[in-house]
Amino acid sequence: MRKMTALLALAASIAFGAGAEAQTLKAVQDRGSLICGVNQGLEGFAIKDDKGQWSGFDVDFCRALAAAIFNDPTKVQYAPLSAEQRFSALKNKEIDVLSRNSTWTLGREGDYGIVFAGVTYYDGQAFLVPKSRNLQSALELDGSTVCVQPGTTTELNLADYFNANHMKYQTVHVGDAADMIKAYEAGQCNVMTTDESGLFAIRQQLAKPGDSMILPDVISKEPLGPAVRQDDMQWFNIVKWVNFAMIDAEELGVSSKTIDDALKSEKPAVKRLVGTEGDFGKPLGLSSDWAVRVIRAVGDYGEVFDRNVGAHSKLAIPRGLNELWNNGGIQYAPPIR
Ligand SMILES: N[C@@H](CCC(=O)N[C@@H](CS)C(=O)NCC(=O)O)C(=O)O
Repeated sequence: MRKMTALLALAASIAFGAGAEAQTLKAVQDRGSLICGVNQGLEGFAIKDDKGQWSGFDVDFCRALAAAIFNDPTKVQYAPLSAEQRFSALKNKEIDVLSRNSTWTLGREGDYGIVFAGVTYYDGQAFLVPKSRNLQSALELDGSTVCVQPGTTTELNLADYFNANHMKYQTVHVGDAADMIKAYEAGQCNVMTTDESGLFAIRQQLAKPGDSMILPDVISKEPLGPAVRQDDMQWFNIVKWVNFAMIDAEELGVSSKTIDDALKSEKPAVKRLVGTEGDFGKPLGLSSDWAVRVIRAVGDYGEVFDRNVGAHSKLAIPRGLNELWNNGGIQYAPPIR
């Protein structure tokens, strides 16, 4: 009989995807905070101010998760990680989630037993050069000395691109964005390469931003998104659907400013998003107003993009590919229903 009960419990836990393997949500709740792996310092994406406050696009995703779980976006412990440390830190359970300009690749999922939960930012690799070099295209970079960070897709794409185009280059390895700036400004390299978003961030931190330019060539696909371990489907779904809910919210016109009206809306898709119809929090182990908490505390996808890296930020990056699918971009989230 006891065996039978145990079997039933096991079957139930498999059916709801919340069994012995689903420990992350509980661990986070018991701890009272989320441990979020972020960049060591990249303006607009993850940066700490003098008072020790973190902000940025990737930081806001950590805050959104904390809002969904605790109804409090401040319940996050930030773990700044270098490119080389980040995936091992996730694998070794030093963090609950990685939210750090990381490119989704098959190799990374295989090597570290991790899984990417979506794409928060569609990016691509580009080059930044001094205007004084008078270059028009990346195809004129033969013989350059390139600043690049190890442990990145950047380093691999750089080799592919120069080899394919029969160009020679030397590399200068840097430890983080601040190092990259130092090396470039000291003349140790005459090109910087990373994701285009990173170049926008780095350029405006240069002593003379106007003296450098980003070449028009984009040489790779860099779909950036949050990652979790492969051992916890419930946790994977929470991270995945918090991202989707923010994108769906923008599409439905539900923002931090309109959330109270949305709670009174009669539109079926809005009702499902805000939990006035259905119980879509249940499979996530959250209450039905989980998305309301995210939108109220952090905003919809467009608000987050805008204030951190878009039109209302110092970086002023155009939405481009990150526009919604029905507005000329490729951001597209499955429906909540
Ligand atoms: N998206 C690429 C590049 C990500 C990356 O780490 N870029 C560097 C460019 S400077 C960075 O953000 N460094 C800051 C740091 O390590 O704190 C990847 O996933 O490999």
